Amino acid sequence: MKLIVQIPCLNEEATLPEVLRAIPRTIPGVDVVEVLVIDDGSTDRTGAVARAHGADHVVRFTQRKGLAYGFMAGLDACVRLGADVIVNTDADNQYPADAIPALIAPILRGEADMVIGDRGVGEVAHFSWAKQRLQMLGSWVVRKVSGTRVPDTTSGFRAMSREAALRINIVSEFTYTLESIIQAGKKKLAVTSVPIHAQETRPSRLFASTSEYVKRSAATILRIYAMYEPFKVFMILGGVLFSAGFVLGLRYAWFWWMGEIRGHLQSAILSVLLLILGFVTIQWGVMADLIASNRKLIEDVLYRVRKLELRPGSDDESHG
Ligand SMILES: Nc1nc2c(ncn2[C@@H]2O[C@H](COP(=O)(O)OP(=O)(O)O)[C@@H](O)[C@H]2O)c(=O)[nH]1
Ligand SMILES: [Mg+2]
Repeated sequence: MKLIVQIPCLNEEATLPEVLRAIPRTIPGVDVVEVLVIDDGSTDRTGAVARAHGADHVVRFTQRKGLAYGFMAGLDACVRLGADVIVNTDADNQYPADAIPALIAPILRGEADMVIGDRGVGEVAHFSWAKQRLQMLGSWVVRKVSGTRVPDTTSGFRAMSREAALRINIVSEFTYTLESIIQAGKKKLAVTSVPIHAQETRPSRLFASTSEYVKRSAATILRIYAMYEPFKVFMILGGVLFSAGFVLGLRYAWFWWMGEIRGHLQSAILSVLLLILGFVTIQWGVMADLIASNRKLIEDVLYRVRKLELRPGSDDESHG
């Protein structure tokens, strides 16, 4: 049983040594613990500091590619390095490294594919009232969309089985946190949470303001939901447009029946417009649904290719 702890980093030379020191190197039920640092084109000495303080592997990009991309590249590297379990933690010392054994326990027991460290957002003292409410609202939406019961969906402290790492394909560029949970839920991976105690850290580097954070998170949730339930989304949208057109049309028919159609031409035109728009939107739903079934097939192929790559002999370690 091999555990690799991956740490996405953007200019983290200041806090990385402490984070690396804290990671437990012996864990009951685990034979090997390794650490992989993803250095996302940092302009400080993150890569060198990582190696000097005991990181076993460093994946470095020549230029910043963003957290979601770094997360995926990390998973890919971990799987290729033979990880059975992967833990993701942040480089700012927010998450308690001594909780890693508890975090991976449900995976070791064969009960979960993904385990999220739950910070108990409603009680985290160093989050502002507004941030707490927003996080709770966001998590509620993600729970609804994903069909999971994760209380703290934006937590970056999480463990994944190799199966989950092979299955998940993050496509958004902003953050992997929400999307990975929605995908895991939709792909019927077993997702659970364990409570953890989070530390207060420096301000986030992912977003400059709360409004930016909310906007980008909402956009991510909408996009991912539409990706997985395109038919529902377009049906609702098209249904609303079509119904509005239909009601307006009925109204016009009523006036016509009463012989009072003069002066109602505008509403008749609007009605026809809405009916056409609604119909076209529903058609889009059918198209999107067909495309979505293709994506499912492609994802399955990708999963099988990744598994094939893991076979001894088909390795390309010289490139890794
Ligand atoms: N690869 C990569 N990692 C990043 C980027 N921005 C932040 N990180 C890392 O992601 C983790 C979380 O970032 P942080 O600024 O603490 O955001 P928070 O999760 O909102 O607290 C840290 O380990 C950062 O070094 C980025 O653009 N690329
Ligand atoms: Mg942080």
